Amino acid sequence: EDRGLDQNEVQNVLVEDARTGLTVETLKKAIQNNLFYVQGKYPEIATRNDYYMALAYAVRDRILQRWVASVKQYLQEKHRIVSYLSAEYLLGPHLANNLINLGIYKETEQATKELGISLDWLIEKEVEPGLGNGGLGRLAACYMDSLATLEVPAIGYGIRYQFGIFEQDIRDGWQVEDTDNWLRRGNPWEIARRELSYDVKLGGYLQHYTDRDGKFRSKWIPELTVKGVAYDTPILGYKVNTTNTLRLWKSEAPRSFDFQSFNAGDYNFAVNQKIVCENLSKVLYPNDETLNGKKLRLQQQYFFVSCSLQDMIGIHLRQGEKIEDFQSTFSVQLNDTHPAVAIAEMMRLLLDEHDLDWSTAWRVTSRTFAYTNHTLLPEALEKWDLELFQSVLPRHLEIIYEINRRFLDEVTVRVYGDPEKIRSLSLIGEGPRKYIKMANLACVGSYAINGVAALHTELLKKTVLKDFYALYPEKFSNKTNGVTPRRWMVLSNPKLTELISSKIGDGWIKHLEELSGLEKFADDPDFQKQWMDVKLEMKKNLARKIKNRTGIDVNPESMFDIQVKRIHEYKRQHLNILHVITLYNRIKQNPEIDIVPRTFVFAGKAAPGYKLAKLMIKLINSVGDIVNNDPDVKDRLKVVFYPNYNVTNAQKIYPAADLSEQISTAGKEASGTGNMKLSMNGALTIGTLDGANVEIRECVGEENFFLFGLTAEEVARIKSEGYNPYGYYQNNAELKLAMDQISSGYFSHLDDTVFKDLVKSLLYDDQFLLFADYQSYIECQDKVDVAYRDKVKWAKMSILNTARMGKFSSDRSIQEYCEDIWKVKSVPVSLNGN
Ligand code: Z16
Repeated sequence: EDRGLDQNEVQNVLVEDARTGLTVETLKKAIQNNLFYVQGKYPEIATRNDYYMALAYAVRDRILQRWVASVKQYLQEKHRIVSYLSAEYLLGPHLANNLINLGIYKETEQATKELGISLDWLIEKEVEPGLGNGGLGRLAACYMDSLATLEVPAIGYGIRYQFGIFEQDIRDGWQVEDTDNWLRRGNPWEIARRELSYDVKLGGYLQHYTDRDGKFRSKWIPELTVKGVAYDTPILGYKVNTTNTLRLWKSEAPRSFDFQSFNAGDYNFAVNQKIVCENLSKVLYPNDETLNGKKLRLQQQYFFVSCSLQDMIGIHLRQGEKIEDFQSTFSVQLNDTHPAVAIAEMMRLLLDEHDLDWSTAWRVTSRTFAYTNHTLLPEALEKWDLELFQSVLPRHLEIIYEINRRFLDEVTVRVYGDPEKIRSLSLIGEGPRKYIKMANLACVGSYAINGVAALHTELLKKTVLKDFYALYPEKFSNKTNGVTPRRWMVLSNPKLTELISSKIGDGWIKHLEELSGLEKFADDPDFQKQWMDVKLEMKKNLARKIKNRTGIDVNPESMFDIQVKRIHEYKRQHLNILHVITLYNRIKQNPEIDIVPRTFVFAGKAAPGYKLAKLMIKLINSVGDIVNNDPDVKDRLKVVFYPNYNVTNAQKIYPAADLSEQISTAGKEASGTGNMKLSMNGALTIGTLDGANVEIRECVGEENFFLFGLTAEEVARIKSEGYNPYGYYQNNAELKLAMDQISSGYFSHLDDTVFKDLVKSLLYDDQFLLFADYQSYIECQDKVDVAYRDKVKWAKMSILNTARMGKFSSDRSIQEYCEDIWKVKSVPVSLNGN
């Protein structure tokens, strides 16, 4: 008051006012204002992108209010904060999601309409941030949404890649990669925090000395120092004020650096080093479940982990807390082993920068981290060549040696000196070359370890982590994955959302178990009709997009049989295509055969260096060319490869699915999350007992799930007895014919060389037991064909699938992490209560 400020006016900046209100009128005004004052345009010359930006900033303003309120609330009293460390976040477009979470979708639709523009048209303009490969990155995005929705204080840390996952184009049936320049038109959703930056050392050597107190010390003399700058994206929860932060680090050259070199006259050196620094956050490695052991990848991992830990320590100390109580401020989740070097970095920071002794430092570290494992595939378990590791992180190697020495000392007694067990537990692998086992480091340094589906966790305990499980059974738990219903139902399937809410209200959006209220309508003919009408409409939408993107005409009345996910041998897209070929051959042998018309939709990216996966894409397209254009088929079969599978495209595909293909070799898919999104949207699943399929089947009921194939146990047994694919081939006429056609060039203009490698792998050394599951798969597909003819029964099964998917909300997963692992509670945020 004595400063001449009216308290009410000060308050007005915080509460919704004429500038940041949520009504149609204020939204309209905000869009017009932003168009003028931010974009510097007026309606007559504004482009679609100008309008998109104007709206995005209007939405961001409203989120910023809640963001500031959240930070204030969190500082009012002490709360434990969840810190999610992930090298990948596959967020998908922000605009529509933020409108939904703010609860202003309808209002914005009206506001834009009154301005003479269509909201859909603006939403489509957004270029999604593709900062992830697949399931793991998308899971991190769903978890950020659920943390905010459950009002849990959380920070997600990661890398602000300048180029995300490559864009896929299909030329002559082959995958062609293009760079993903997602930032080219700017990014209205992030705020650069130039002032928030940390130095990260790389390379160099160690100097050992004894300090004045007689303490033995290692001084790290780095070859290079890079700077990490924070870029923050607010993550708003659904219809709450809680707005958490996703903090992504961009690498730059420290200013001091080029200064010195320029002064020394070495201009070229300075410019070169600048490029080296900027390269760290330049591009996402496009490998899903394969390791390539490149130095830059290790540097990326260390870069973001070091920035994040320095940031957390700063936050902790600024609250007036002692460094040795770090774990009371943060619980740090490691999303796979990608950030596992955090355990060594935490030790280094505590020992070298904060002067703690080893045992105190280890006590803090081993109470801070929890580790989620996402794969059992041996080729995906991260291992770093020891010499390479040393060349990047010499001090960390020394620390890992010491962690290992103490750990093995402690456990040798417990395993009765069994050399086999000691070898398996050791953080260092021996061989022609020594290497570091990141999963072992993660297990030793974490207080909790979890798998991502019930079967996966059981297999972890029995196989890859069995020796750790024997040592620390209490650390292990299962946390079955989930997906956010906000993006994967409300946003992507508004018509279904409306229909569901008309029957059971809209509480299910936050409490997905409430979908069970739909069960009582499963037999209701009116509801069934409405349900299948929505499905048909979604299929028509997808058919239109398919036509635009690929030129292929598909019939919306046909069964939409969909397999969308990364292309990988273990996911077995080639098993699916063998079914297509089998149906095609049945038609060729008997053109009048009565089969249910099907549209097979495939989509997914192959790692650029994964030859067989790329060949699988070519095979799908080659089979499509023949099948789609053969007059005998009479349009009963259509094969579509939808290019550039990403979050944006996934949102259009899931709602249109009748059948969801989840056909991985049992024991190989840790969980899967597409399986959940498809089933929630009313698709029936054909699948093996793998990953979360097992739990989906338990929930929807075995009569509403098409099960086939070997179990994980049977797979293991057959493999140990010696799998002989050739025998299956010789003894199955339909399989033999299909394989002979592929290898003789039937689908490749009689060129019998194109698919040679794929055929060879399937006939002689297939790790994924394709032929062993072929007959069972075909028979199961025949049952799908029969079931689809009974429209009433199919509608019922579809409704029951959705009704029984409540468990698979990421809210449920996050609730379990909060209770069992992180020990955190929700902290509601009020907008004007402070
Ligand atoms: C990934 O996306 C997954 C595992 C992994 O080791 C690396 C990457 Cl990039 C996937 C699993 O394959 C999938 O089963 C699981 O649903 C997903 O992670 C999320 O847990």
